[in-house]
Amino acid sequence: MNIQDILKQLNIAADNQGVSTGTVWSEGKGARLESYSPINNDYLAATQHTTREAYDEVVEKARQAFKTWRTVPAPRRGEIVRQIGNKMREYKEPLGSLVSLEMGKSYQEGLGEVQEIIDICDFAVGLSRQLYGLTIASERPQHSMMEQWHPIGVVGIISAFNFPVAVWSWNAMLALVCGDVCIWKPSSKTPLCAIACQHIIAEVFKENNIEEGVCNLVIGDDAGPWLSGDQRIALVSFTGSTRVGRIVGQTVAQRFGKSLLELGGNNAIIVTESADLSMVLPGVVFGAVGTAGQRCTTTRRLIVQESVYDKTIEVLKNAYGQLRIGNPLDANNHIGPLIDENAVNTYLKAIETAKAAGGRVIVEGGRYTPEGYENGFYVKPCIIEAANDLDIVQEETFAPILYVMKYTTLEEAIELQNSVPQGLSSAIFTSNLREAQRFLSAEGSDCGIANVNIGTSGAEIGGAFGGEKETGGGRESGSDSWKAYMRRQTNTINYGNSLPLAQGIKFHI
Ligand code: UN1
Repeated sequence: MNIQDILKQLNIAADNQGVSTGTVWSEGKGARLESYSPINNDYLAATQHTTREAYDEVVEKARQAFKTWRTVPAPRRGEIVRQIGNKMREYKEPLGSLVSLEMGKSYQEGLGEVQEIIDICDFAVGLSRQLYGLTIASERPQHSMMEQWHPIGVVGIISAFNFPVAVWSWNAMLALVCGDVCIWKPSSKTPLCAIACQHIIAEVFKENNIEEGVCNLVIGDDAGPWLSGDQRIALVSFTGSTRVGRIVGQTVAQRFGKSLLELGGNNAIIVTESADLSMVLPGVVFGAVGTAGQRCTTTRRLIVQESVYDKTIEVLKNAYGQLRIGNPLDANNHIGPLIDENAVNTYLKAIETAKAAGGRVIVEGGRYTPEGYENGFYVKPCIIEAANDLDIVQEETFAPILYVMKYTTLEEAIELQNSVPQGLSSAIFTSNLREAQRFLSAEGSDCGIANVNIGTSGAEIGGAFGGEKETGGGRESGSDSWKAYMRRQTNTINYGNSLPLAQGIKFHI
């Protein structure tokens, strides 16, 4: 797959000319930002950092556009999103290829990301006719009460490298039908994917004569703090590390803005005595090594009942022995590269730290150099038996390291599963209804996502996505996550001829 061909199919010239009509992309003024493929560290193309001046212009355009966009009937906004979904269907292959090339995930997973965009577009189209509010019984005679949901304003979307297009779309497509306008700050490691999406949606906006400023793109790491600190940005949706999320959350809260945080996970799978090992195996292996361990939902801990521990480890060891590491565009490979050299070093350091703290290596990790890909960032997925309370096990390392541990009772397993600072995803493999229900109950998993006989990753867009504790508490994508992109207004209407006060208060004049 040749980058020039892909960019051509996506109508992007290598020098990245700007896009207008419906969309604003701040290009042409800042320092050069080069994009490289983690597959072999090949140069792909260059773009530019957004300057502060250009950023301010984008925000002003967005604010202007909001004044019109919020008045467009929601189903009509949904119609635009429907067309975006169709356009994404047309561009699925080249966009999926670009995701693979720039981020390093497999082509299948690249296509899967574009499929998530298509799915959330479909979801948002339906939603555009269902932005329902409640009616409420008033305590006063001849009064009625209701809730309305109004657009919130300019939404800043700061997305991470690991899902360079899907997570943006979860936010943007809901925000659009809700009547908001968006400013997207993609990861500086995957700017080309963002530019490609911007071009695709620009076609739709152009075909519908939508004024400039509804969807906007700013590039470069400075733009993140600008969005967080900017009073004009009503909602900042941030996906990334807990460390940065803590800063974003505090900065936005300081100015009484709203934030939606999707931060780190430290996801565990509990394997019980009655688990079906033929299902555990693909669930755990895909969860732990898929996307080279670079999903928020990656399985990082495996908590196994002592009676099936040896058997589970044996089966896993065997499966790990058959994993093929290499170019993710080759469908025979299971594991592609990490995103960059820093990620490799963090991975190597985590293994050393775990070993030094008493972890016992079950499947050896380390750097891996597939022939012909000497400049890529490949590592071997590894398994380490380690105690849950080790500092390194308590941390999220964005790499394919799986920590395994034993348990005796289910209470103990749940306690281990919950005893980490993060609370994104969790799973149990069991054929026992009581165990499954216990895990899903209020005394079970404390995570935003809890699955039975399914791994921790690969959530569908229809559910609300996000987690508790240091994962940040935000919910994106399906269910009623749309409410985060709107402001709620409570209306009380008096249709009588007198003015009774609430709570029966007497006030005579
Ligand atoms: C993320 O890693 O930020 O559930 C999102 C999953 C994907 C999304 C992951 N649908 O693994």
